[in-house]
Amino acid sequence: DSRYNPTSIEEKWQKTWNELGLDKISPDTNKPKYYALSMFPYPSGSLHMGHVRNYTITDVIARLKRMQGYRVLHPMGWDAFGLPAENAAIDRGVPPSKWTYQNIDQMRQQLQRLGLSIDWDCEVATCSPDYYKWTQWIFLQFYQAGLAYQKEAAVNWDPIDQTVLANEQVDSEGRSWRSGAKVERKLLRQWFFKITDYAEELLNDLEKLPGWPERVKLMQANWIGKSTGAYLEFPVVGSSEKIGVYTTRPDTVYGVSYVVLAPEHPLTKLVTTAEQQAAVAAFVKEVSNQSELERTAEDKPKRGIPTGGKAINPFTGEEIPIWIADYVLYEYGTGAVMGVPAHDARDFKFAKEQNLPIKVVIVPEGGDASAPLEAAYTEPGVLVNSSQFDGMNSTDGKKAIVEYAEKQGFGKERVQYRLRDWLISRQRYWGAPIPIIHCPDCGAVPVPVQDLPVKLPEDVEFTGRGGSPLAKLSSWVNVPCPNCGTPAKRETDTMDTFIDSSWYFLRFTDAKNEHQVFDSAKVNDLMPVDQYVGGIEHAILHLLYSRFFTKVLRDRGLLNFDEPFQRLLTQGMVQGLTYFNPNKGGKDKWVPSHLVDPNDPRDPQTGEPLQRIYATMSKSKGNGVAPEDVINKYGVDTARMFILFKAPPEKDLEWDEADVEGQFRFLNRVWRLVTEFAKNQSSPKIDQSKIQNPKSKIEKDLRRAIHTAIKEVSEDVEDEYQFNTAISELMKLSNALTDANCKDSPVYAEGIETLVVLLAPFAPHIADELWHLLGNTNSVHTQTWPQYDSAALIADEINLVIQIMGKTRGAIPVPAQADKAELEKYALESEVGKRYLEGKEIKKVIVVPGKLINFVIGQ
Ligand code: ANZ
Ligand code: ZN
Repeated sequence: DSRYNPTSIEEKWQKTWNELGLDKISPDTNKPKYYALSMFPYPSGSLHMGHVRNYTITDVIARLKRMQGYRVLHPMGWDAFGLPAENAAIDRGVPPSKWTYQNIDQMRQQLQRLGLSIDWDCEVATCSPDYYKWTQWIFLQFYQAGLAYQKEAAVNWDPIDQTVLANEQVDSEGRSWRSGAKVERKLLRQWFFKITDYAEELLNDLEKLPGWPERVKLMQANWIGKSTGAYLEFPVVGSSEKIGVYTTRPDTVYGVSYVVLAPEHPLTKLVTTAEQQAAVAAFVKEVSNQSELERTAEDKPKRGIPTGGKAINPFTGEEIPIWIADYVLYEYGTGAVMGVPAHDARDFKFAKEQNLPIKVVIVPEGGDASAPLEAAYTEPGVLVNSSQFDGMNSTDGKKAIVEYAEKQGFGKERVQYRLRDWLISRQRYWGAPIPIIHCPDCGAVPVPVQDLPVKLPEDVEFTGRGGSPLAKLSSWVNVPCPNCGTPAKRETDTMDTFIDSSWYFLRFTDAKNEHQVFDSAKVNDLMPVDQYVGGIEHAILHLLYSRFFTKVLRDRGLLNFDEPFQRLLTQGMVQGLTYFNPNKGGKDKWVPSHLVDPNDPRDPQTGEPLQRIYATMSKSKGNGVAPEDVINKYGVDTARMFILFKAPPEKDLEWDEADVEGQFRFLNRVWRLVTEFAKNQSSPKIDQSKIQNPKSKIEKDLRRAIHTAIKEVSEDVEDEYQFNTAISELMKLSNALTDANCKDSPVYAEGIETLVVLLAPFAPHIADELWHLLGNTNSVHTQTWPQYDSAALIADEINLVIQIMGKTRGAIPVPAQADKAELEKYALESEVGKRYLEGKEIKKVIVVPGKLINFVIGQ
């Protein structure tokens, strides 16, 4: 049977590639390196379409680069610590490690079925002791560098289960996912990484990343949130204390009508008067149970209360009230704000609600200071009511005011970042234990390197109640101090799983090293990642943390580059056809597509007609397409071709069965084209001299089509990864071959061969099968990517479109080299020209070289 049977050939080639070791990084160090990386998956148990798309994109790039002569590292691993495994243990009694490794095995098999050219020798799982040993070692590097420290911080506390909750375990109403209890805030001593030390470099080095989407760089810059302003001090009346505020608008300081402290601010107690004490204490308690999100939400009213205390505006000598309010955050700036209602939107709202004075000190150029304000005027402008600074514009005013404050000794310029230190402690089991032992005499003592890894104990009970399982296991917790031998206790917090994924790309370069985190020579050789591909949901934290780790490890002398990822591609979502009942609200409105007749979609419960949209595939909407279903029906190559053809990689992709069929038909067409040719020809060897000097016009045209395809496909994939247009070019070439009237010419043979080689990165299995049917004995994936012959691109003849008054009236073949005068002559002498132009006054002739000629005529 000579029909295209994807299932049998895909299995065969996957086996063969494996035996040949084609997916492994080439040992030939004369070749330039190329590191292609997909964001590694969380082992949830099954692969979804988003994974398939992500890994297909990276795989095409890896295969292409191999053919272009690079030694390519294309690894895969598992981001395997995290909550779901622990929840499975709580719900079903399966140990987290068992659950995780089962899922990994299942997903590895699914990945291998996709025919991805992954070097499985480099596989890592972050939950394995040979990996987390080095995660712990890196923690100690941070500790030694003074970049890991402990401080008190608020956690989500479930008062019924007596346990700490992750943010994901708290619903939008602030209740625990398990117990339903109203979640409280509780202060715990926790570990932090000092990412703020690197804020400036993390911001500046975004400039070194031209290969990143602007959008992602902007998100990172906003997250770091650098602002330049001033630190100003307001003395407290009747005390030697001063309230320091951070402001980005020192030019508004003459408009301050009050000072606000965060409720947690240490000066709150001191400034509160006796009459206000009870009210202030109640307010502080109330706010302490709100999350930061609740406190700062735009739409919530700003709540606050006067302390009764007063401060002095050092610029005016005026006494102003001191308030506390929920919208002032203790962790940002100084935890205190000068309130300028006329020029800050939040202060305006607050002042209106609390009846505080509003004093205009900035007006637009030529504006009127006495006109009442409808809303805060937040733009820059000209200073008024500001003593000696009147008449200055905001920029000069800021400078002059800060200079003055500095001279008087009550302020100075200050740069502020929104970025905070990274809270890495998790009161969880399934993570890398923090390698610290707390000794009553020595304090926090690092676990000696020779004792790493601090292994997760296995005899653990999972109840979801009463704190971390590690903390309850006294045999594990109680150890002698490594320093002095005194009975001491292990740290029972584990590390945020973002730490595991902040360095896995480094480990891939030397995944099996038992003695070192990695060999610096290997990391420096293979890093940075040349192309990173993953979801936009990681635009901020994962990428920022990875950049931070890279810089810290560089400063520890472990590697020699500044940035881990040269180029970044954030692929779009895979969307499925989604049904919903417009008469229902919330989650109830989605109707899973397997319950719907696509010809007459109705709500199975009510019989009401449904509406359809495309939405990101998800379990909750029941709109997913299982990768294995598609693969069983059409094969992997078709699935890949569809995914690549349907949309450019960074755009969302609408899953459409008809278009999948379309790609299947295309591969069948290529199959017939190549197998028919292979059947009819004796020797596959191509006579280069005959190809390069084809005689007939038919051959010349075909050769132009072939080399145009090489040029276009290469360019489409090179810069912008426009795989969709690259596949269109392959279709054009296939059409040109189908139509070619020179099937026994060596040019035709060149065309068939080129088509198969160009197809290889996109549809690797069918390409290799066809390659062998053409009589080759090596794998098509070891072929060199073809170069186009620019001589072949030059056309002898072009089709000249003739327009009269901008209206197309016909077209004629003309020599490609004809100049403007000649083109005019050809057009006038043509049938079209005679019919429309004879006897007319020609007023103007417009020529678009190589394309068209347009005659403007008199009436
Ligand atoms: C007075 C003022 C007048 C302000 C004005 C703005 C406009 P960014 O740019 O995000 O850094 N602020 C300072 N610390 C705060 C805190 N802990 N909690 C809440 N708000 C705080 O924002 C800096 C501005 O945010 C500061 O400038 C301060 O309000 C406020 F016409 O000071 B401004
Ligand atoms: Zn000790």
